[in-house]
Amino acid sequence: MSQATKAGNSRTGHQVDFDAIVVGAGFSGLYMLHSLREQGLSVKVYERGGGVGGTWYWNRYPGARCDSESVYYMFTDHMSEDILGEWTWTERYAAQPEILRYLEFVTDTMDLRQDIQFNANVISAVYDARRNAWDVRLADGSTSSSRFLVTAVGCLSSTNTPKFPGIDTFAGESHHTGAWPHEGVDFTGKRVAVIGTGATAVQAVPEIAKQAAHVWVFQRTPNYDIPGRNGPLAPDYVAQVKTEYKDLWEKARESGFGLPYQVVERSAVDYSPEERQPIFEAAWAKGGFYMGLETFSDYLVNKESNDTVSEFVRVKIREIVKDPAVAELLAPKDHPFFTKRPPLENGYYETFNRDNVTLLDVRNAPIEEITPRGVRTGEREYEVDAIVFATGFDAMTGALFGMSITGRDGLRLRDKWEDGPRTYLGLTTRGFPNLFVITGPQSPSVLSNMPVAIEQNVEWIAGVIGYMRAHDLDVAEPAQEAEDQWVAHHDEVAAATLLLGTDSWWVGANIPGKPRTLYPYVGGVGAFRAICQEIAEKGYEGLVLSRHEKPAGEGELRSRRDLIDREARQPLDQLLQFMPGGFNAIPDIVQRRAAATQLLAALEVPPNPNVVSEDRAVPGPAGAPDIKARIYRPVQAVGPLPGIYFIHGGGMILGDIDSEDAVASSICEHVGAVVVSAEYRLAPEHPYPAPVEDCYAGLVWMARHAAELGFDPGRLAVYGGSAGGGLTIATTMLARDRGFPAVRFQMPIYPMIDDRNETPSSFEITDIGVWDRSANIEAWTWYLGDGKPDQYAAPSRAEDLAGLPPTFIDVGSVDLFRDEDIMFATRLMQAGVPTELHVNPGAYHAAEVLAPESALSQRIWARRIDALRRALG
Ligand code: N01
Repeated sequence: MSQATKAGNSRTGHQVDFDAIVVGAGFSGLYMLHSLREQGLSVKVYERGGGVGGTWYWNRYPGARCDSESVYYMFTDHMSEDILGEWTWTERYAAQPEILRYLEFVTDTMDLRQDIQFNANVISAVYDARRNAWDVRLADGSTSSSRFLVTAVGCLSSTNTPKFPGIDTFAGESHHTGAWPHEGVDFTGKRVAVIGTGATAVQAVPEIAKQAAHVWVFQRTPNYDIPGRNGPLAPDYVAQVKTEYKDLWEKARESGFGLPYQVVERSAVDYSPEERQPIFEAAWAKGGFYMGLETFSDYLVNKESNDTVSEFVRVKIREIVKDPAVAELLAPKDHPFFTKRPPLENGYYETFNRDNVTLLDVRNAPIEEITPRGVRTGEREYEVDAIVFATGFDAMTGALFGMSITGRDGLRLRDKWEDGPRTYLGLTTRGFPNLFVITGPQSPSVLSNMPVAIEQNVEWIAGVIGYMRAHDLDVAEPAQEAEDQWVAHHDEVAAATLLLGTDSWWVGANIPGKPRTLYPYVGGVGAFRAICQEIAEKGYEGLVLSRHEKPAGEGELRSRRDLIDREARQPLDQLLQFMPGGFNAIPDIVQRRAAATQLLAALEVPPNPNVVSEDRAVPGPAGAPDIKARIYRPVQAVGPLPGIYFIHGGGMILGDIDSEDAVASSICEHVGAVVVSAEYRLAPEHPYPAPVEDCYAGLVWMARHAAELGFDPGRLAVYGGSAGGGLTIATTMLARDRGFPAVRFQMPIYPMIDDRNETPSSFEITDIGVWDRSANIEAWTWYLGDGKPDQYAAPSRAEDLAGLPPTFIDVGSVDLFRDEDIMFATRLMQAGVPTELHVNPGAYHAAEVLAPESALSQRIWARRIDALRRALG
C-alpha cells in the first residue's frame, strides 16, 4: 500500500515517481494520504515542518488553542470510527499541545508516517504536459514527479510580518506567533510589545501578561471578542457526545459553518430589545460561536440586525473593562459584528484591568518604525525586551504562491490569480491539470469548522481520482465555462453579504497590494457539499476528464548523453565523477557558489599576458548599490578600438566577474576590443529586475565613458553566455526601449530566455549534469521571485523584436536551451533583425568552457571571434 516507487503509466509509457504528491501533513494532508492509499495509489506527502500538524505544528505561542469546541474539532467517522471512540478531549477548547498529540495519534494509528517526508519544503511544482506529470522540487534540491498534485498547505500558513522600517535593527528577541520557537519563550520580567489584536493576540496576551513585567498591546482595529468560557470537559459529557457522533456529524456536514449547532432562522429586527436581550445573554453565558450562530441568523446580510448584536458586545466590553477610555478603545465601531473573524476570548478583556498591561491605539498613532530598543509610534518610542508579531497571515493564496506552481504552457498560478483567484469549486483551476487544492480560495474553508470542510474537500478529490481510474482517464481540468460560472456564483453570494465592506484578511485587506475579493466561499459548507455532490453524480460535470495521449511520433527518449561530442564529453564525465549530479545537486546556494568558485580555481587559467585589466565601482541603478566592473584592454592596442560589454553566466544565481575572467580576457585579446565585464546582483537574494537593471546600468556607464575607456561608441557590442545571454538580450531591449545607448551588435550565447520550460529540448535535457531541466526550473523560480515574467525577465516572451541589434546566437544540439534559442533566432529574422544562428552538433551547455581543448570548442570560439570582428570592424 505504501512507498510504491515508480507509479508508472503503462499505456503512455511515461513514468512518474508517485501517483500523487500531497503537500502538507496537517489535517488535510493526513486525510488525503489515507484516502488515496485506500484506493491503492502510491502517495508521497512532503511536509515543511519536522512533524505532522500543520497549523498546530507551527503555532505554539502561549495560549494557542482551538476556537472550535474540541469535541467537533477532529476527524469524523469518515476517517475511522475506531479512532473517534478512542480519543478523548480534556478541555472545551483544546490547547495546541493536545491537538498536536491528537494528530500524532491519528498519524500513528493509521500508519501514515511512513509515506510522509518531513523537513521537505516544496519550492516549485511544474506541470509537464508531455508526460502528464507534476515535477516537484524541494528546497534541498531533490526532485520527484507524480500524476496528481494535491496541495494541503492550510489557509493560514504563510506568516505576515509587516515591513516596518528598521525591523531588522531590533536588539531584543522577536517572534511571529505563526513560527513560534519550539522550546517556548520565557517572558518573565520582560517588557513586551504585542502587535496585533486578532484571534491569536486575544489568546496570547492574557498568557504573556501573566509572566511579563509589562505588556504593550498595539491595536489597530478592535474586534468583537466573544467569551469562549473554556474549562475542563466533564467525562460524562464527552461520553454522551461520543454516542451521538454519527448524528452530530451528519448535522455538521449539512450546516452552514460545519458545526452541529441549532441554527434558528430568524432576524433580530423582528424582535423587540426586551425580547432580544435574554437571547443574547444566554449565548454570551454559554460562550463560543453560539453568539453568532444560535441567536439570529441574518447578521451577515442585514446591517440593522447586525447593529443589535454589535451594540450588545460593545456594552459587554464596557462592563468588563474598568477604565472607560480603554473600554471605548476596545469597543469596535468601524465594522459590523462577524465581518471579521470574531476571536474567542478567555480573559482577554479582563487583562486590560491589570496594571502591567497597556492598550495602545495605533490607528491614530501608527507604528512608524522598529528601533534597536523597541517600537516607535507617531506618539513616542516604547522600549521593550521582546516583540510578538501577532500580525496574521497572507491567507489562502500566500502558501500556494510560495510553492511556485506552474501549470500548462508555463502559466504560473500567481499570474493566473493576479487579479484574484479563479477556480472551479475552489478545488481546481483551469490551466493546472491534475492539481487539486484542499481548502482553496472560493471554497468554504475558513468560514467553517475546518475539519468538516477538509473532509468534504478530500473526499471529493479522492472521488474524482477514483472515478478517473475506473474510467481509464488520467487528466482532469476544469472547463473554462465551469470555472467562470463558479467564480460568478461565488462573487454573487459574497456581494449579498456585508463581508466585502470590512477590511479583513478574509478579503485580503491585510496584505498591501493583494486583490480585494472574498477569499472563502460564504454559501455555507452544507450548500457547498450539495453542489459538489450533484456535480459528482453527473460524472464530475464541469471537469474535463480525458486520457493523456503521448504526442504523435514520440518514442521513448534515450539519454541525450549518447549524443555528446566524444572529445568534449571527457572533462564533463570527470567533473561528474568528482561532483555527482553537478553543481545543481548542491542544494544550498551559498555552498553551490563556493563549489563553482573552487572548480574555477582548480582550472588554474594563467593570467593573459596580452591583456591588462582594472576593477572599478560604477553606479548601479537609481537607489541600488554600485556595480563592480572589470575593464580589459589589449596590451598592444592600436585604436580606435571597438567596445564589448560582457555579461557573465550562472543561471542568474551563480557567477561573478572572476568566474568568466578568462573568457572576457580572451575576447579582449582576440577581437582587439575594450571589454567591460559587469558584476550584477544575483537571485534568490536579488530577484528580477535587479540583475537586468544592474546590467543595463553598467552598459549605460560604459557607453557614457567611451572616450575615457578608449573605445568607439559607434562600435559597441554586448556579449554574454547562458544567463548572461538572456541578460544580453534583456539589456539590448532596454537600450532600444529607453533610447540609449546605441548597440551595434549582440552575441547572446546559448541564452537562457524562456521561463516556461515547455520546449522539446527543455524536456529532453534531464541528466547531462551541467544545466538540466530541474536546475533551470529552480533558477527561474528564484530569479522571478514575486516578479512577473515580462519580456525583460524572459525575452522569449517579447512580442516586438524589431529594432534589436544584429545578432549572433550559438547553442549546442544537446543543450536545454536549444529550441528556445532556435525559436528566438527565427523570430528575430522574422522581425527583420540580421541574425546568424549556429547549432553546434554534440555540444552540451557550456561545452566550450568545460572542454576548451576539444576541436568542437576550437570551432565554436573561432566562429564567435570571427563574427565579433566582422560586426565591429
Ligand atoms: O491574525 P489577524 P491572527 N500595524 O490577521 C494587526 C485563525 N486563528 O493570527 O485588524 C498594526 O486576524 C491587525 O490589525 P487590523 C482565525 O481564523 C484561529 O490573529 O488589520 N497592526 C490585526 O489586529 C484568525 O482570524 C485560532 O487593523 C497590524 C492583527 O495584526 C486567523 O487565524 C486561533 C499591522 C492580525 O490579526 C488569523 O488570526 C488564532 C500593522 N502594520 C487564530 N498589520 C483558532 O481557532 C497587521 N496588524 C485556534
